[in-house]
Amino acid sequence: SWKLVLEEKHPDMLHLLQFPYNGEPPKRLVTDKEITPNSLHFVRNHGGIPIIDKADYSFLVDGVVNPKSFTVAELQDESKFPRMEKTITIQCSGTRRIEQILKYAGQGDEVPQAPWAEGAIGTAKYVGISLKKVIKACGGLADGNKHLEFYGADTYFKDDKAMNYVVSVPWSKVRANEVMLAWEMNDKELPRIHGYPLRIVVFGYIGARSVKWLYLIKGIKRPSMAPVQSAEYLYFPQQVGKHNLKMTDGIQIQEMPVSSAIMSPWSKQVVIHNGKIRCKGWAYSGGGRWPERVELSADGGFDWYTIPLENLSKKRKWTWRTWEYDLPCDVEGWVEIVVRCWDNSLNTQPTQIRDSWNWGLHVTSSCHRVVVYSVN
Ligand code: MTE
Ligand code: MO
Repeated sequence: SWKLVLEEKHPDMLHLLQFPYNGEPPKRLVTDKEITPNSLHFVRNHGGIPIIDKADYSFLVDGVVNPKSFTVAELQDESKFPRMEKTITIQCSGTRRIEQILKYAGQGDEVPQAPWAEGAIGTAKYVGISLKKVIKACGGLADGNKHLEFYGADTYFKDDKAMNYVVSVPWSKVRANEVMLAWEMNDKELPRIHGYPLRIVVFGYIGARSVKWLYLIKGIKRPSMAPVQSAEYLYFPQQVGKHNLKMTDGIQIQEMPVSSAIMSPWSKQVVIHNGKIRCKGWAYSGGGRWPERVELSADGGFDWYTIPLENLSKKRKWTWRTWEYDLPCDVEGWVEIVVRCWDNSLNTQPTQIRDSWNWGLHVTSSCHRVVVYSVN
């Protein structure tokens, strides 16, 4: 799989882990483009990268009235399934975890997890079809089923047992045409690292639900009991730690809350400027909400400047907005730059990293802060 990484990914990717391969683009390239090039899209894997031959490939749909297998070619028959094309932001719930690790490491309670920075988020144009049409083509869900389980062909190890990557989403999400089966990413065949030949893309949910290397879809009555769904992506309250961990105290993370990040300047950077610091970054909200206002502060979050809308990339349901702004600053010396986003439901972000802390180190959505040395 290392050979594949070198073939499919940009040479400047930050490799967080070699096996299973996890990587994100370096800060200067995260928001370089509004649509993330495939070679720079972050990669999150729990196990190996299956090498699947499209000629032999099919996946099964079960837990429906008429269980049935499909090849990619069958899905691509536009007389049966209308083609769907969507620009979607995929964000891992571990985005910006490094801030929680740096703040709380050594307290004995945190789980070892990939130390993602601000780049575990990416935006791409996917081509495929709505999963709803496939379920309809199988006669609908079998009696009483209300969730759909997705199985990936990769194996992953949990407590020394090999298992497939399995998660679920509620049928209501599929019925709303917000889940697709995708075979193309940014006008190219889906890269192997991103799930070739077919992956799920769930709009506005954490990346964990967008299963790669799909081989089985199954209608089920309750959310999946597989560990990734029932134990891994849980959001615990502040007082929960290793000593008193109960899975029932965690909320299953599906939609991500509103968040944002500064991609330039970087922390500890000396910034020489003429009264304005050039800032760049992204803002995103899950669940089909979108950034409506993005603000920057040059004094730790006391006074806020609103970034003019023309400095934000296009407003679109299901995608981030990248932004650039010349932040006024007349201070000589250390300056704390803070970003804050409001989405279209007027949700905004917690102010301090302490507000974000949780045992699983997921969902770091507190205001992103960078401290720079300002030379005016
Ligand atoms: N699908 C499979 N089969 N195996 C995985 O390990 N990781 C998930 C999801 N789908 C995963 C998977 C997680 S946690 C995320 S954040 C996204 O894939 C990342 O998608 P990407 O690697 O295409 O960026
Ligand atoms: Mo993830």
